[in-house]
Amino acid sequence: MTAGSLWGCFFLLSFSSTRSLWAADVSCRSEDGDPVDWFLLYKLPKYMRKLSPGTGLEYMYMDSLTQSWQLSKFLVNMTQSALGQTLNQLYEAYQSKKDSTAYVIYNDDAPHSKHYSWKQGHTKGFLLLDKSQGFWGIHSIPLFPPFPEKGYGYPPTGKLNGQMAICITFRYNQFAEIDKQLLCYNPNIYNCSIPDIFQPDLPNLQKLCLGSAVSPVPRRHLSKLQSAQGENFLHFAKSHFFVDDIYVAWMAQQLQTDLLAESWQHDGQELPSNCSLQYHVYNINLIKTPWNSTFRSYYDHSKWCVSWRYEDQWTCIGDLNRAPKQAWRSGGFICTQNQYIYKAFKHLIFHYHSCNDS
Ligand SMILES: *[C@@H]1O[C@H](CO)[C@@H](O)[C@H](O)[C@H]1NC(C)=O
Ligand SMILES: *[C@@H]1O[C@H](CO)[C@@H](O)[C@H](O)[C@H]1NC(C)=O
Ligand SMILES: *[C@@H]1O[C@H](CO)[C@@H](O)[C@H](O)[C@H]1NC(C)=O
Ligand SMILES: *[C@H]1O[C@@H](CO)[C@H](O)[C@@H](O)[C@@H]1NC(C)=O
Repeated sequence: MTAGSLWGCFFLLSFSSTRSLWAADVSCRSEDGDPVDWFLLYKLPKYMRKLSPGTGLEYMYMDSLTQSWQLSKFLVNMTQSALGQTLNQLYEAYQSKKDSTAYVIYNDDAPHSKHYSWKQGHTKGFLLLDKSQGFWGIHSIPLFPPFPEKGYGYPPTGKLNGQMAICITFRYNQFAEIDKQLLCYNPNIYNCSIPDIFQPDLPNLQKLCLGSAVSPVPRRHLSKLQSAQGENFLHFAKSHFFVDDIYVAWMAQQLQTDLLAESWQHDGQELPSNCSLQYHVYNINLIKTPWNSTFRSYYDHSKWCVSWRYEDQWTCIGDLNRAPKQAWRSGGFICTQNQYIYKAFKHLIFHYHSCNDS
């Protein structure tokens, strides 16, 4: 090989490394175990109309390569599932005790914990990163994921209702922004490791991880984030000092779009569809899968919304329900205008409540 062609090879390699994801990198993983820029997982409720009861572990899946919902051939409790493949990297990092990776797992409803504070976020998620890149997972599943000592698993309590998870792969430089957003959340971190080399970029996460005092928390903060492959996201984080319904009081008005919202509304006094402000929020009450089975939102613990107008293309996935008590809780939503994601969610909506049919 001549020096010229060697240089050519090197050039190609370094050029393509900015374009694609490498198998060895920390990233969200597809069901084939391949790195993906993002994936979405919608765990279906155990009971649906037109289908005999399932195991409560079946799920729909889509990612940056498949672009529409597929019924997964795996169950959500299996290590081959996208969540299993992705979290496996976290469990491996934990076992190898490397100082080159940082991770955090948080959940208001943590495994083996009686500790509960309304001042902590109503928020569930996980992060794993090294100094090159990593992923952030946001989901609705109580008691999940298991402690790293336990390895991957899915809690039986997460079977009955629908659940949602999104994973996004980010380059390292995005995590300083994520660190600020998580400061607003004040998440209940139940296991973590933030080695000192991450301290300058993740000061808040390191403090939250150690359980030490954090700097003053902003009432709310909006961040622009970009995935490893250039997908743009807008992230809403509210603290418990911002006391209002995040959907109506902030997201709809900020995005300047009417929203159709799916969330868990079980405390008897649910917030109705709301047309008081310029942009409205309507509650979804019935979902229909691409395979024509339906389920009531009552059995769906996931939290997401899409813009009512097709042209606006917004989809948001997050932590908070449209319920009166959630106004006092911290948490957030990640939003995108990806056309495939929008289409996939919008088509699931079978019925919603307008403001005058309460
Ligand atoms: C997943 O759940 C199914 C149905 O309950 C069970 O048969 C299977 O053993 C579980 N698999 C794992 C890996 O836990
Ligand atoms: C709609 O939501 C806003 C913001 O939370 C609230 O101020 C208003 O009272 C709500 N309207 C109704 C009719 O509930
Ligand atoms: C779902 O229902 C529609 C309208 O009734 C029909 O055209 C379509 O083929 C059905 N899809 C499946 C997967 O059964
Ligand atoms: C999880 O975190 C690691 C690293 O910070 C600790 O060493 C573990 O003791 C901890 N596990 C539990 C069950 O708290």
